[in-house]
Amino acid sequence: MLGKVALEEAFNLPRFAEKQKWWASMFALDPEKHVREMGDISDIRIQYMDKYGVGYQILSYSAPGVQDIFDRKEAEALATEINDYIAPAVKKHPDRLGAFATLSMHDPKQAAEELRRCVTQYGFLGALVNDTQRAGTDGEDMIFYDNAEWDVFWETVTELDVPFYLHPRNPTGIIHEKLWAKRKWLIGPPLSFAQGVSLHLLGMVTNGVFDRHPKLQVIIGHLGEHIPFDLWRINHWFEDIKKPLGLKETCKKTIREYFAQNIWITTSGHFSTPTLHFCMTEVSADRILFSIDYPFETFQDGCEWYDNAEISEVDRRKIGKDNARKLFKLAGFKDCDA
Ligand code: GRE
Repeated sequence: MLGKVALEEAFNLPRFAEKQKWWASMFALDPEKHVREMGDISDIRIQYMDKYGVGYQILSYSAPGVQDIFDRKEAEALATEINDYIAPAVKKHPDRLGAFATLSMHDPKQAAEELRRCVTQYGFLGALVNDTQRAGTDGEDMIFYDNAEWDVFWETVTELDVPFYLHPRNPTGIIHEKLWAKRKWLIGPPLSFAQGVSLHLLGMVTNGVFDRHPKLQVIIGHLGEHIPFDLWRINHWFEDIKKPLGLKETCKKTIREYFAQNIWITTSGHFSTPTLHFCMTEVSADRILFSIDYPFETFQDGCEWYDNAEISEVDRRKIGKDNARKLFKLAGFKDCDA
């Protein structure tokens, strides 16, 4: 299919190439290639897009990125540097590339202001944040955005009318030590990423973020970070047990209603047709968006799978481009009407 839109697609600042190589050595079989692809924001990327029928990509800064920086000032300065770097780069290819704002999440007001700057000055299409923000003098603290202190941030997100992508990051500090250090092969895509994001997103649901901000649109990747598989069970426990016990104070709607009104899932890094069919049944094709997860995954794997997956052409179009076109209010991009 031509003109697909992909929105979990990472880049890195060239000055962090060495750090990226170290990071990539835990995830990539060919760290050199990974670093080359991560650092490129036009040539290699656009060649792949042309070859595999991706019309438009929304770029985001690689994980763990700014969420790994526990010094507030340093985190804020890096986020600004990244946004100032990517803005002119995507502007050179307006019909091919867009960007998510990178945010320091130490302070809700500052995060809101930086998002506002990126959306109003640069035309960024939303924000992508890597799960919790590391904080504290030794990086042991984790800031979640699911409590009332963050209402000022969510108000700005909804006022600007842009989506927020909650992306995983690797476990750190005591969480790493207690849960993952002795199970290191489960860090990342096999398990830890989905655990982190599903905890955070369901924290937003149960702590009432979507009740207080009913227009908020949050995207999660990897076909929903395991949540779709558990929707029946979560719904059963919320409605039949937790709400009578008090959850109804903060969380008025059902989990399925939040999934229909506030939450989107993408196909990033999860190229399984049976799982896609399952998600189409549980959350509907109206709430699913195509994505690759480049350069952690390849255009070839993501696009050849999607183009040939056994789904109707109506659904292929919705998930492949039309849902994203509407959600991000994209004016036009290569092959958008093909
Ligand atoms: C990511 O998206 O950030 C990521 C990693 C490591 C492995 C896979 C992956 O950081 O998608």
